[in-house]
Formats: sequence, C-alpha cells, structure tokens
Amino acid sequence: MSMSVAVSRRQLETGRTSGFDVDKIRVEFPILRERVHGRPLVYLDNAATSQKPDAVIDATSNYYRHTNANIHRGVHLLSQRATEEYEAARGAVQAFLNASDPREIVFVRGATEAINLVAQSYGRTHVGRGDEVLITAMEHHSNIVPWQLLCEEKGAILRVAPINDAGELITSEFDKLLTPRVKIVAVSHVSNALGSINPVKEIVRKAHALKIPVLIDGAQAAPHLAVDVRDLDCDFYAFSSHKVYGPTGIGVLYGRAALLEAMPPYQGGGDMISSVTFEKTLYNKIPHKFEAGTPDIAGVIGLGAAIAWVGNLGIRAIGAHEHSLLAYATKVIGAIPGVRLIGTAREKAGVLSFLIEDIHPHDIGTILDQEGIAVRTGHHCAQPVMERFNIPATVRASFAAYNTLEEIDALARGIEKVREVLG
Ligand code: 7TS
Repeated sequence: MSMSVAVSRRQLETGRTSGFDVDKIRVEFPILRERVHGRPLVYLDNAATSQKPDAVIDATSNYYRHTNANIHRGVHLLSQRATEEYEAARGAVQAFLNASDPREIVFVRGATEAINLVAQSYGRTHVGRGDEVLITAMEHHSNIVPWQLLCEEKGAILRVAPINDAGELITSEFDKLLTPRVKIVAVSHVSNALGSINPVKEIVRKAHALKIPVLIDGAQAAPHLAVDVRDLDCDFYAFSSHKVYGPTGIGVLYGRAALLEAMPPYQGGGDMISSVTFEKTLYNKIPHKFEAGTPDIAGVIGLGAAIAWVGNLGIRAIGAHEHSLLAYATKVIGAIPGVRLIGTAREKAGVLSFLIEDIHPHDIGTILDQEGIAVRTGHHCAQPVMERFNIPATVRASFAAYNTLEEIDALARGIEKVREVLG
C-alpha cells in the first residue's frame, strides 16, 4: 500500500500539472466543505496551520491501516516497509529544500523544536560568556525564547536588529550588529505577523564573511517560496510540516552535515546510539543521532505525501497564486475606510495583517467567525512586533493554495459588517 513520495527538485519547483485550477484543488480538501455557523467556511488562517488534502490524510491513515510498525529495528516485513516509507519521506524533504545529502534532514516536532535543538546543541557548545546571538525584531517567539534561554545560561547577550515602519529589516543596522562577537545569527525567512520576506541570502553572505553560522526560521517561507538551502548557503533551516499541508507534530531541521556531525546530541534514547554501556555510549550517525526515541512515523510519511502534493502543483505556481491573492487583498481590504495595514514591506508573502479603526481585533475576529471567516487575531506569538508598532494585536488573514479571490471579497464584506456593528 506504500505510496510513492519520490519527487524531483525540478518538479517541486515547476509542478507536474499545467495550469493552476483552484476549484480542482479545493475538491481535494475535505474540510473546505465544512460549514461554520451555517455558512461556507472561508479559511484564512493558514499561517497558523494549513488544511490537509486527501493525499496527506490517506497517506497517514494508510500507514496505520497497512504498515504500522516501528522503524529501524525490525526484521519483519512491516517494519522494513515502515522504515522505507519513513526514509523515502526524508528523501522528499531533501528534494524540497534542495539539500545535498539526506543525512542533513533531521525530523523533529516542528520549527520550534528545530530551533531549540540548534540553540541547545550547537549553541551550548559554541556560545559563551560575553558572546552574542543576533536575531531580528520581527521574530516569532520560537526564534526568540530558545536564544534567551541559551544566553541566560551562558551569560551571553541577545542582540536584536530593528525593523522600519513598513516592517522591513533595517539592513544597515543589522550590519552594525554583525560583529565577531556574534556566534550565531537566527533570522526568519518570512515574518508570520507582517509577511515581510527577509534578504536571507544576503544575511548569510555577510555572516559567513565573518565565519558566523546562520539559522533560518522558514516556518512561514516553506509553504510559499521555493527554498534552496544550497543556494541560500545557510547552515540551518527550520520548518513545520503542518503549515505545508502536512500533519501536525512533525517538522524538519536541515543542518549542514559537517555541523551536525560535530554537534552533541540534543536528547538521549533509543535509535540515537550505536552502542551503550554504563561506561560509555557511542552515538549513531547523523541524522539518527538527533532522532532519539520512536519518532512520529505517520507524521513523517504524511509530510512526504504533502511534499509530493506540493510537487504536483509546483511551489512556484502556489507562490504565484498566493501572491495574486495578497495583491488583491492588499488593494481591496486596504481601500476600506478605517482599515490600517500593518506590514507593508516591498517583499511579502502570504500574510495580510490589519486593524480597523480602534476596534479590538478580538471583536473583529468574533464577528468574522459568525460569517464563517477564520482569521487569526492577537499578537501572533510575536509580541515584540506588536510593541514595535505600538499596538496590542492585529487581525491576520493568511493565504494558501486553495484560497480564492471570492474569499477575499467575503472578507471585505465581513469587514463592512464589523464596521456597521462596531464602527
Ligand atoms: N516561526 C515562525 C515564523 C512561525 O510563524 C511559527 C508558528 C513558528 C516559528 C513555530 O512553528 P511551530 O509549528 O513549531 O509552532 N507560527 C504560528 C502563527 O503565526 N500562528 O500560529 C502559529
């Protein structure tokens, strides 16, 4: 019953099908047929998590129906089959990121765990008293707190490169903070609260000139952009399956092989060892050294199916579709009297954050929900971004492959309703 997830890099970028037919795509997502408060669901909370196509739901349930066994340890057929499917998904992720070696793909719980892994394993080895860790002012809490924990433990200093009023990184300020005291740079590829795309390739180039490694938090980029870790030349790249049409509970850390090999394990347990005695334990090879215990096998197989699904359409076609949604939403929503857009960077992906007059975003979200429209309201786990703009929260609409221009019109009507009721 194993489903092939083999997918080439070229296909991932350009797709297998010609023409992007959003109506056909929508049929593949059973949840889009749900009704919410008696209305058709308009799901615009994709930056929080995307919905899942049949291909992913089926891959996960087929694993439990036909394959379920533990991996890397059984001689029996099911275990071998499970191991093959698990490792095939690693190959799919390798193609998705254009990594040169499957050993550079570590399965973790999500972007959050990937960043914690690097902070704890690489960070604790290389960051000492008085050293610095450099991040930006637009990071998600997941790319702030792990570094704060590290800095607190080590007596190191967290430096934060500021952003301008459009929500763009001020690169001249970043450059000033990038000194030999910095032992690692950790920066988001795309901001979840603002949608800004960071010039990550440039950042890597500048950091490498000082021999400083760079971690890219790609949680909001992987669903929208063709990510090429070799072209970016980054040292670490983190993303979550659940934002790329895959299951929850699984994610990826890409790490340059030489770095992963030199790093100590993050967690101890089964599968990450080659031999154990009470005197001395020898660790397994990468990536297994970082995959202690029974992993989320179904999740990994589901992620492989999600990447194959993305490959069918091509990430460039998905990104282009979302870009037209964002452009349309920026024009239509931005033109509504009283609406203030938060995050107007020249380079953006996937996200429209806004406020309406001085109405609290939570109230806006509640009224939109009554209309069947799902958006996120709040600080989006990026409280420093809210502080930068001196606001408590925003309303955030965020887009995926299956969203339509009609759904943006529905959002615009919902906003008019909010203004009628609360304006
Ligand atoms: N980094 C960024 C930029 C994110 O947007 C998120 C999640 C994470 C890291 C953490 O990912 P996780 O899968 O490990 O939780 N962002 C959001 C969001 O914007 N709304 O809900 C989760």
